[in-house]
Amino acid sequence: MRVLRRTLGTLLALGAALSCTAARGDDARPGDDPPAALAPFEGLLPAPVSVRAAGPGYAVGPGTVIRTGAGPGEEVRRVGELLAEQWRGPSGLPLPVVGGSDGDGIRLRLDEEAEGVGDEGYRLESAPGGVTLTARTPAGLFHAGQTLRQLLPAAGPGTVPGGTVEDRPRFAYRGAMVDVARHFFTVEQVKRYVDQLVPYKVNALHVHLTDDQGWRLAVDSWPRLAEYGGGTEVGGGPGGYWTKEQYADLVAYAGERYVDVVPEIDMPGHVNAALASYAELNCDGRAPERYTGTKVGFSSLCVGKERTYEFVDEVLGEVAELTPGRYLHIGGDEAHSTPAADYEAFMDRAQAVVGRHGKTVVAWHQLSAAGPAEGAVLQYWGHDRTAAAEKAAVASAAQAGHPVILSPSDRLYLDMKYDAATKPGLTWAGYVPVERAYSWDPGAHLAGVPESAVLGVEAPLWTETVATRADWEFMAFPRMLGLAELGWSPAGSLGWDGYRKRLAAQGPRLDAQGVNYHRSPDVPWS
Ligand code: TNX
Repeated sequence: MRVLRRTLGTLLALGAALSCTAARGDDARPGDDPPAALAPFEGLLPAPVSVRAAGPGYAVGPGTVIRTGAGPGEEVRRVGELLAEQWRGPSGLPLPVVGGSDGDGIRLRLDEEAEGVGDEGYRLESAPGGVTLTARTPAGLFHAGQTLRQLLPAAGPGTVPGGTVEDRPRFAYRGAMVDVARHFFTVEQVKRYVDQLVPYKVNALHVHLTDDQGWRLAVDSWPRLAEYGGGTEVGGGPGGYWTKEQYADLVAYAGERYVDVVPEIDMPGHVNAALASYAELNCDGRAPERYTGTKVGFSSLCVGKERTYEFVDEVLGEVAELTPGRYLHIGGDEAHSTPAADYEAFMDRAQAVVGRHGKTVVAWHQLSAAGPAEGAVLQYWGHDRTAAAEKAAVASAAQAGHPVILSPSDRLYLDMKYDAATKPGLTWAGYVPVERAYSWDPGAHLAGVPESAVLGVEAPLWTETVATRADWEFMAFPRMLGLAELGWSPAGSLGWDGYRKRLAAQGPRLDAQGVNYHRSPDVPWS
């Protein structure tokens, strides 16, 4: 039976290869074959806008160079170097980066008038003489490079199939969040997440820097926040914090890969680490103990005290200065210990501070009922059972012009267990198996929030139960790839049946990167 199924699989694979005009490279060995017998362009994840397979392709080998065009093009050069760096290891090829655009090889072409590619999209054309990547921006070229990489084998040289890919994202914001407050993680560990996400065209990294259990970013004007407030974590471990230089290094590293860092300083709740560090932030002038449990909603800044607003201004001012991206996240969730009127008054002032520091507010959707400032972005984290009135408040804010980032907790919360067998994780929003994380439409998820109001999608990883990088990866992968496709691919190309095969095709790449992913039984991994 087993043998029969294998033979059948081989026959099907052969049929697929024959019926596809994009011939596989001569150097493809039968043993390399399908995870899932997909024709080469069909394995791309996120699925691109359009693909036209045509004729023979380009064999990448020891003589392949990356050409970054004529003229100044410093940034294109940098993109070329970065792509070479990403591919050298897996391909085992030298891949030198040279100027100019004439000749065989991989040609990066910046064309501000390129049509149909938008700000982040690209065109990829492959023929025996080489592969040309064209985009309006360096970010587009970088994304094109990620597509090209997926058209080559996970390891070793290979042949890029002949044809054309035209592509651009459905949503502008495709994000991941990591909570480094509940359990501390280093900048190096977060950089590795960036490396794992950029192949899938994720372009935003939200860092949840502060919470009851720890304050993770050094602030010159309030040094005890990190030095004392960063000194523990859930479970009572030693915690830690990032220096300003380390944070700036992460921001630069992500930025070079076209990922914007969105820092979050959570207020007015989730602030026990700050209250423990400075007695003067407390209404009664007494600092509480540091906290290493996992309850939420018990702490609040002292809304009636002027010193609180000096704190907000100085902290946000330093964070804004270190952050080139346009967004500053100020939390605003689960402020159960802040009376409603106080919450509104506080959020009004905090939002004004963000504006004065030249940034755009992002806040959790609780802000929608309490007066979001002009242009403020709301991050929705409700679920199927969230009260209708709460959803309606988000819808009316969206209709008033507030962009919405969708992080439905019963779809995108990476700290939700896959199923009963998942060791780390919580279940308050239900189990979130791989299919559930993927099978929904961000353009039609919330009644009254039309696609045009959706800035994008983001998957948060809360870390109350996630204490190691291995568990982090296990919870994030492969669900993050589903987010990447929901954020990038056109609605018409979404669908679980095709997706699970595309996802299976990524298995060897995740393996090659050493990612500890959940091998969900619903996915036909090879
Ligand atoms: C809700 S989502 C929270 C976090 C918790 C998370 C655990 C949100 C804005 N607040 O404080 O870590 O649930 O799943």
